[in-house]
Amino acid sequence: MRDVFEAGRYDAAGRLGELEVPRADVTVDTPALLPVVNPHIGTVDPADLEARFDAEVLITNSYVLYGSDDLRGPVLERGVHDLLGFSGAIMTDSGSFQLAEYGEIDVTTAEILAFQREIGSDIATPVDVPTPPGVDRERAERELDTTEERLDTAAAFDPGEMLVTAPVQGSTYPDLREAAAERAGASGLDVFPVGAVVPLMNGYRYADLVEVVAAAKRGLPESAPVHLFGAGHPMMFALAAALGCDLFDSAAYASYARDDRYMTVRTTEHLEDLERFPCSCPVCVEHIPEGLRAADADERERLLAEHNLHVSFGEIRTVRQAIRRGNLLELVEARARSHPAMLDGYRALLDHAGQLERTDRVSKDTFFYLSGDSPRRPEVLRHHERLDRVEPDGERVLLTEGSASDEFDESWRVRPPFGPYPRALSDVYPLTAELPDRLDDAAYEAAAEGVARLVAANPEVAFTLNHEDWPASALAAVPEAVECRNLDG
Ligand code: PQ0
Ligand code: ZN
Repeated sequence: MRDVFEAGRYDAAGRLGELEVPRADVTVDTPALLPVVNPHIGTVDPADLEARFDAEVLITNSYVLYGSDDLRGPVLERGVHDLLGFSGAIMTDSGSFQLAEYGEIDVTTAEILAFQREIGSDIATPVDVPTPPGVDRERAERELDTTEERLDTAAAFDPGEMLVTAPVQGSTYPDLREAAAERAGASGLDVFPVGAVVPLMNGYRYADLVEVVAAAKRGLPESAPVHLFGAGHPMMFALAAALGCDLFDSAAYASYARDDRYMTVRTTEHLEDLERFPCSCPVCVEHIPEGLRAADADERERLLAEHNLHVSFGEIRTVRQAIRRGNLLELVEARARSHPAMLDGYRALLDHAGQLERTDRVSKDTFFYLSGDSPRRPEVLRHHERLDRVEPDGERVLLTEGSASDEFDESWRVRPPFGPYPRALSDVYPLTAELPDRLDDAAYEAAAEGVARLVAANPEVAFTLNHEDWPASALAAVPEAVECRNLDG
């Protein structure tokens, strides 16, 4: 792995980063969106992607160019940047997707890597085998062996300045994904796409997607730049970024446009159902739905694709700003409310709170409690883990949602969902959290869990808990040895 990626500020496992692409002499800010450009179908001109959408990098398919009677000669002669009219970084795929769709392709990894180098690709891809979700384990292992032989070929190839990717496969077996990621990380290759996830996204299987990406991340070095193949709908960018994906490619902006589908960050609308455009991008300011419906098919497709791109790039900027401020998980939570399958994805993400906590930064924007899922966030987990290690001063200690009391050696505050903390930490992140007045039981239950952790770590201390009418489910989680008093009772 060349030293081309630098991660800056973190939020959960998401990070702002810079990917240096030496062959293009470009530094790509991440998280980044790579629009998929089909060299045969110029839905949006790559020159426009650069000039009007600020795209720093795009992805196209070298196998399409390789197999094209019309384009193979010109791209070999002029190079892929000149052919497409794009001076930013160009990543090329290898034909693996065609392999997955049609069962075979007639090119080897050595041949397609040489072709990618020849045409001036900046980031090249070997012919990995995209094993679909849910296949039997034997097939997943066998195909992973093939992918790994191809990574060996790629590692032995002389790419010059071109970066080379090491796709991570392994179907829906987390242990295979993790082991594949470890080997990819040790391959000496540069960028790490998580492969074969398109079927998961097409099927709205966001919880399975989270398991696959989380497993790949566990196997990769923290410093590795991670690409998500075929990310698609902007609704899921925040979720993928929170898992630590740095690069997203999207063909969806164009494929949706082909079917008259209009993206919003929350939904997909059909052009025929739109009375007015709920968006302020240049397309939506200058047109009305009726006008687009009346336009000729190519024009309509181009304008819809441009709108879809505006929404997609806009969401990437939103994700970056959220990481900068430290409220990415609030954004993920908001996006999770767009679709029940996204909620499953968010809940699966929170199953990995421990993994997210390892890179999360210590202080961020105010923690917003937004739902019964918020108590499972890594910030709460971290506070609970601290409670395993702290010792109160004194033998009789009050934990209270109300005022301090001289009857005790020490009075600590208690606040859902975190639980107990010394008063001196009241102004310290994340205990400055903003909570709604109407809390879920889960918030009190998490606070009780915090009490239990503190009590377990300090068995010799006598604790009293003054609470404001906690629900029975929370009180049941408070250890027997704690004397509980209801301040509202
Ligand atoms: N591998 C490669 N390209 C891809 C995929 C993959 O797994 C993919 C999916 N899903 C989309 N493009 N090389
Ligand atoms: Zn728009």
